[in-house]
Amino acid sequence: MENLLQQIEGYRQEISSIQPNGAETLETYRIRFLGTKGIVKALFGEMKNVPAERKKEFGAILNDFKQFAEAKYEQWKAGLTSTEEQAGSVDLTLPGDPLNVGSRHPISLVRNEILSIFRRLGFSVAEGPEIEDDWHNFTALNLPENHPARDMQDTFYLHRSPDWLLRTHTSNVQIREMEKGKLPIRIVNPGRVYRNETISARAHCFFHQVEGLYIDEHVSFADLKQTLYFFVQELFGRDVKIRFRPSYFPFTEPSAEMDISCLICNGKGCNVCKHTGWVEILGCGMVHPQVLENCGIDSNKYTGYAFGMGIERITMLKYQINDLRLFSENDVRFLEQFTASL
Ligand code: 2U9
Repeated sequence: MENLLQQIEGYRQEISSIQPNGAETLETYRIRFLGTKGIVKALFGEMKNVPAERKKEFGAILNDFKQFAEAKYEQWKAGLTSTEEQAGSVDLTLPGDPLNVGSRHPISLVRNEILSIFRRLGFSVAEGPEIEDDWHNFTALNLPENHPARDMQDTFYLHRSPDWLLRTHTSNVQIREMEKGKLPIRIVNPGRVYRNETISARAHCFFHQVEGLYIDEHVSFADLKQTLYFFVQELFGRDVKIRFRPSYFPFTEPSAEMDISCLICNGKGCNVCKHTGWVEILGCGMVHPQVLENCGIDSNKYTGYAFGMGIERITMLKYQINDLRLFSENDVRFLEQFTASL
């Protein structure tokens, strides 16, 4: 009996000192101690040799040992689910896995920046459908029946229907706003637009615009100039200069294109400004009276200005990007370079 108790104590110590280090050892342990031909079973078999008056005492010790051996097995098995615990060591001094935080797309950054400037001037943001009918994309905007922009070569038509298309500019949103008949209107319209172009470094079949519209009584070209001057100063800095060149758009009269002094060479002449010192950034003008009338607005009482810019173009200038395709390829090496709070 004393001999048996010593044996049990020895096994206890052995079990306590076992370092879990692999599935095979766990299984060996189970077979050795808890298996049908294992130590625990064998010890129970010794019961018949224990004197009757000590059977109770021995039974209790044996049961306690059995529970101890089983508990060790369960604890060890549970620990095996984690490789670190299995190896018996977790190195808390190792550097953590990098947490890759996404960044905003440069087009979104610049769009948000543009919208924020106009919001501060009292403009609100309006959006509208990318699939549009002929009236809101062309006719209401005074784009004549035979205008080249309507050509299948330039516009994506849906199901070959002459009436449904992918909008070629965000001006459809301004038309829809004007048709609501609530004046004055002071809105900016960001959005994606589509043109049937062959994809290259300088052209894409879709790009992004921000257009703006202000309609009220007594709105003048001077208001337009000052608003756009403030806008570019906020976007590019106080030192930027502007100039207007006469232009033509069917939906504005008079029309102009606005240049800013080249940010790269400060007006001295470089490749970006093609040695002119100036780069074009947007088109603008006074809303054509016919466009106002098309939307039920009295052109004798109300006047308005409008402008439009390509976000890609402004982003390329701001970040010195020379290939439009980078914006839609989603290459992380390109995208991760842009971080900002807006
Ligand atoms: C209404 C009336 C007039 C919006 C305008 C431009 C001039 C213009 C281009 C800039 C580069 C398009 O992205 S781009 O290719 N836009 O030059 N857009 S005036 O005129 C409007 C809009 C809505 C009702």
